[in-house]
Amino acid sequence: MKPKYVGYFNEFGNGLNPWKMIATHAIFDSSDLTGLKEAFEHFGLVVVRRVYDKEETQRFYELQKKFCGIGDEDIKRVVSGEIKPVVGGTPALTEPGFWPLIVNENTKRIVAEILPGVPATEFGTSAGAHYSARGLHRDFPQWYKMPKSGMSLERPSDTSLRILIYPSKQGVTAGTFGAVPFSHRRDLYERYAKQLGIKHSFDWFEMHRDLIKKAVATGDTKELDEMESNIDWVAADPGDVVLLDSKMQHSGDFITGPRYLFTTSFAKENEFILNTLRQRWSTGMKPHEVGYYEYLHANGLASEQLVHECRAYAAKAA
Ligand SMILES: O=C(O)CCC(=O)C(=O)O
Ligand SMILES: [Fe+2]
Repeated sequence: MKPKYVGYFNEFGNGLNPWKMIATHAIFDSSDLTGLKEAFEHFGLVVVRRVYDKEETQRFYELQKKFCGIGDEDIKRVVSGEIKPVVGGTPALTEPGFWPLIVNENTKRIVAEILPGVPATEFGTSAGAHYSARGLHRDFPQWYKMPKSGMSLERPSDTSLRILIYPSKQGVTAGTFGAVPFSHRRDLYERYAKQLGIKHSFDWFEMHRDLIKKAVATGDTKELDEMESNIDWVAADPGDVVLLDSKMQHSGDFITGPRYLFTTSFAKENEFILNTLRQRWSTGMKPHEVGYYEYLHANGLASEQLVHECRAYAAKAA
């Protein structure tokens, strides 16, 4: 029989997202984090609403603009190619004003829930303005191949927690963020892909960049569209945060307006994380580095030993 309504439902979209038949992420309100750990381990992607109140949200937004040196209106110059977006830096180490925002009562509770049994620590912040980490990727891809990292794609309990904050003014959603459901855990991905009739393998998503290149070179976007139709998009309003298992295949959304991004990364303070920090410290200490780790320690987010070592490296560098 000839279909009657072809073209009516799908106006140039990428087709159906096969994952929409099941839950792919969790949403919590900061007032009740019961079950957060289980949800995070299951989905690898959780939005927590109202981690920052209105005053903190405004303070974060103003500080982010100041730190990045670029305002909302500058998005136009970024889009026209006149100036570059801002990305990188180590905001926590150069701007102590961020400290009480990185560690507030809610972020402390989030970290304590997801990485219980102290110590856990924050091992790297970044800031961006009108920047989006486009293209599916895993953070710290080299780590998953290193047995000593304690972060294997095959062991669900291994995890590092990325907190993504999208400072912006009230009423403007800066943070739309995408991830491939269950891409942090081969076991769950394979179970749900089978249930949903998804034929693509867990490893297929590593080809995203190649597919973009192919699409640009040939104009054929079919396979790229097919892959991107698997992405689960979530939105963080001002004051919300996105919690991400770093093992997820993920990507920022298109730039459609001012887009500020602040990231923090937490993990159990094991020998591997300590070594990562030692390597960084041995190449020179920044003025506020010790202060930052002292601040984390005072808030239960770095061990005595870590602070002790940090001080020793600073003394050597001085
Ligand atoms: O641009 C984004 O929202 C994604 C950021 C990201 O990939 C990251 O911080 O690891
Ligand atoms: Fe990333």
